[in-house]
Amino acid sequence: MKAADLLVAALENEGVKQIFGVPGEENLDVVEALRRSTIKLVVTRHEQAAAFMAATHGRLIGKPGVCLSTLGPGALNLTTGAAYALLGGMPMIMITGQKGVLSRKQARFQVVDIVATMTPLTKMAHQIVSPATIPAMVREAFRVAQQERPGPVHLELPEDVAAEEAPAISPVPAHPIALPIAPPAALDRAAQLILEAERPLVMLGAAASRPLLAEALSDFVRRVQIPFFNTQMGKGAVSGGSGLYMGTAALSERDYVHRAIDRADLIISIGHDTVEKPPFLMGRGGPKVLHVGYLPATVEEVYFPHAELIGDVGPTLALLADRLEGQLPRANALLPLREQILAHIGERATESRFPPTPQRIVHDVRQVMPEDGIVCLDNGMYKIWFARNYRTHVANTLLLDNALATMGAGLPSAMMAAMLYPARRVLAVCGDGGFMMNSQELETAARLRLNLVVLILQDNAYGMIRWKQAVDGFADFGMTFGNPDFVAYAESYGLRGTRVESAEDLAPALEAAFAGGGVHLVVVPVDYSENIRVLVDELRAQAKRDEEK
Ligand SMILES: Cc1ncc(C[n+]2csc(CCOP(=O)(O)OP(=O)(O)O)c2C)c(N)n1
Ligand SMILES: [Mg+2]
Repeated sequence: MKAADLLVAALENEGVKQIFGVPGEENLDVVEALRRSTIKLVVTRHEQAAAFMAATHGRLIGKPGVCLSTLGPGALNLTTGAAYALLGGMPMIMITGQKGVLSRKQARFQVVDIVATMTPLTKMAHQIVSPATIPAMVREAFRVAQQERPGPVHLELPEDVAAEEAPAISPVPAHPIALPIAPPAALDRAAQLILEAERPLVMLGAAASRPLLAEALSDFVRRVQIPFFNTQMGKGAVSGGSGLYMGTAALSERDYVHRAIDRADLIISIGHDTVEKPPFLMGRGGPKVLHVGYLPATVEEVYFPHAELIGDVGPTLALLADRLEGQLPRANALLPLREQILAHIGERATESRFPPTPQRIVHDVRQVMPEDGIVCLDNGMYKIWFARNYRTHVANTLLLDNALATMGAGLPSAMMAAMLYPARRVLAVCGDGGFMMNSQELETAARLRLNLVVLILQDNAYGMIRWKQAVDGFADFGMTFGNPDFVAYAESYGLRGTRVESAEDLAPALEAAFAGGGVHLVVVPVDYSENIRVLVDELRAQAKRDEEK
C-alpha cells in the first residue's frame, strides 16, 4: 500500500463520492488510487471551476467538497476558489501535488510555495510529510473545514511521499460534535431586550443558510411572529408562506426595505457574517442590534452589536422562543410596512418592452422555477435585482456570492447543484462577462450529462461596472466587448441554445429548455436603463421625500 492509497482510503472514510480537478504528473499515484476506489474523479477544464464546484458541494450539504490539482500552475488556479470558500463560509478540501521533497531531481521546475500561498486563503494549509500521519491529518482537515465557521483546508501531497510504502493504518472515525448553546443568563438578557422592544425586526444573515438550520429558523420565526428581512446570502432560510418576509437588503441603505430597518428599534441579527456587503449601516442612534450566531460578531465600523447570543443557533433560538412565544404584543409593529415595500419591489415585473427589464427577467424566472428549483447566480448587475426581487420559499434555492463576489462561479455552482439534486430544476444565471470566464465547463456539464439551463443576460458589457461608472459621474469608457454567437457556441459543444426575441418568449423558452433536458443555453438581451432609473433616481427621490415628511 502506498501513501496515496492511504489518502484515498481516508477520503472514502469521510464519505467522499467525487473529486473535481485537473491532475498533473505529481498526482498520478493519487489518480491510480482513485481508479481503484469508490470515488469518482471528475476532471474539469479549469481548476477554478473544480474549486467552485467543491465549495458549492460544501455549501449545499454541509460536508466538504474535494478538489484536486497538480503543483504550481494548477494549484494557483485553485486560489480564487479557496477565497470563495473562505469568505463564503463553505467547507472544502483542496489536495495539491508537489515535486518530491526527499530529493530534488528537477531542481525548482514548477515549484511554488503553495502551502504559503494557501495559508491566508484557508483555515488550515499543510504539507503531508510522512505516510503515517495521513489518516489523522485527513480527519483533522475535514473537522476543521466543517466546523463553524466552515471554510477551505489545503493539503499538499508531494509526489515522492505519495509513492512511499505506507503502513496499513485504519482511517480515523469521525467523532460526533455537539456545539455549546448560549447560557441561560444570556438568553434571559436577550429575551428581555426583545420583550422591551417597540418595533423589533429579525435579520437573517449568511450563516442562517447553513443546510441544517432551515427548520429551526422557520420555527423560530413562526413562534415569535416578528417580521424578518434577509441579507443576500441569508435568502431562503425561512420556508415560505410566513407572511412575515419584509424584503432583502441588496443595497446597504435607502432601498424600500430600509424603511422598516430604519424604523426598527431592535434588530435580531441571526447568523450575520460581515463578509457580506452591509445589509444596513449601523450608526449612533440607530436601532439596537442583538447578534445571534455560532461565533461572536466581528466588530466593524458598520456593525457593532449591543448584545450577543453565541452558540449552536438552532437550539439557542428554540430556547429563546420558549421565553418569548405569546408574550410579544408588539411583535408585528413593523408589519404594516410590508405591503408597500413588496409592492414597490414588484413594479414593472410584467412589462413587455424588449429587451426586457431585469424585473421582468426575475419575474419570469420565478414563474418557471418550482419552489424547490435552484437558481445559481454569477456576479453582475442582475445579482442585485435577483437578490431584491426573487422570492424564495425553500432554503438554499437562490445561490449567490455576496462574499468574494467573484465572476465565473455561476456555471460551476449550478453544475454542482445539478449533480446533487438531479430531480430538481437548476438554472445558472450569468452575465455575458461572467459566463465567458468559465464557459469551457460546458464540456464538463455535457460529459456529466447534467440537466441544467444556463440563462445568459447579454448587454455586451461589464454592465455592473458600467453602471457604477455612470452613477459616479464618470464617462462611459472601457466596459464594452463583443460576444460569440451564444447559440452557435452551445451547438459547438453538442448542446442546444435558444435566443429570446421578445419579452413574451422568455418564460416559454426557459420552460422548453427545462422540458428538453440536458444542458441548454438561453440567451436574452437585457435593458439595464432600469439600473439608474430605479436603483439611483427613484430611491434617491423617495429618500428625499421621506426626509421631508
Ligand atoms: C473575477 C472578477 N473580476 C472582476 C470583477 C468586478 N466586476 C464585478 S461585476 C462585473 C461585470 C460583470 O459583467 P457581466 O458578467 O457581463 O454582468 P453584467 O453586470 O453585465 O450583467 C465586474 C467586472 C469581479 N467581481 N470578479
Ligand atoms: Mg454583461
